[in-house]
Amino acid sequence: MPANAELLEIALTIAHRAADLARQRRDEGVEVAASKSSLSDIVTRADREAEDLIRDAIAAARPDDGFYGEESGGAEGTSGLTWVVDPIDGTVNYFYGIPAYAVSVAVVEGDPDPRTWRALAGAVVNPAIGETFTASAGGGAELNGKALQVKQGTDLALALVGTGFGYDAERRVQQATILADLIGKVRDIRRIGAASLDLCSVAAGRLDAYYERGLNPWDHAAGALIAREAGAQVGALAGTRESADLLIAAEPGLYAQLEPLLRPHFSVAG
Ligand code: LIP
Repeated sequence: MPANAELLEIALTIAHRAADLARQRRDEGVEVAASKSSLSDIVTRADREAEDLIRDAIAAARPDDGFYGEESGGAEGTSGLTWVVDPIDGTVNYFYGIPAYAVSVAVVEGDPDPRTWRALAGAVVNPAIGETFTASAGGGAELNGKALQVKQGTDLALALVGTGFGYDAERRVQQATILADLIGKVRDIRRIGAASLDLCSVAAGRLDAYYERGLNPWDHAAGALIAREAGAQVGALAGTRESADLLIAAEPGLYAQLEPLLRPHFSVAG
C-alpha cells in the first residue's frame, strides 16, 4: 500500500492537469453534451473530456486501483483502493462562467461508499481563481500549500452556513422549507454551488458550517477529507456517516448545535 503522501501527489498532479483543461475549455466556450436526471442537470463536453483525462492518467499511474467517476461510473480494481472523481464539480457554475467550480479527485480504501470507505488523500482544484485544496489522512489540510484550520467557537446564531439544492424541483421545494426553518437561527446562508468548494470553505474558515442532502460520493469524497483534516466534524445525524441522505460539516461545537435543528427534517435512517 503506497504512503498517503504518494497518493496525494498523484491526485494533485492529475487534478491540476484536468483543471487546466477545464479552464481552457471554459475560455473557449462551454457546450452542453446532455442532460441527466433533469433538464437542469447538465453534463458538458468538458466534464466528459476531463474525466477521460483523469481516468486514463490514474490507469497509467495506478493500474490495479478501482475508479468511480461521475460521468463514466465505476470500474472495480484489485488493489483495495478506489479513485472517486468529479471532473467538474459545480457544473452549472461552470456553464454560466461563475468562478466557483472545481476538479475533485480522491482515493479511498474499500468500496466507493462514503458510509464505509476510508479516505486516504484528496485534491480539490478551482482553476478559475487558482486555488488548490489538498489533504491526506493524518497529514493535515492545505490551501495552496498553507495549513488550514477550521474556525472555532462560533455560536449558531452567528454562523455562516452553506447549503445546496438538488436538480429535482420537488426536492428543491422541500430543501427550501428546511432552509426557511433554519435561516432565522443563523447569521446567514451561502449557496456556492459546488459541494467540494463548500467543504473546502469550512476547512478554510470561509463558512462556519455546511449541510446538504442528495450529494453523490464524488461531490464530497475529497472535500470531506480536507474538512476533517482541518479539524471539522463531518457526518450526518446521531453519529452516522455522511451519505446521499445528508452531509453536515462544522467544527464539533457548532456541529452539536446545528445537528439537532436538522434532525426533525431528516430521519436518522435518512
Ligand atoms: C453539484 C453539487 C452541489 C449541489 C448541486 C450539484 P455537480 O454537483 O456539488 O453541492 O448543490 O446541485 O449537485 O452536479 O455540479 O457535479
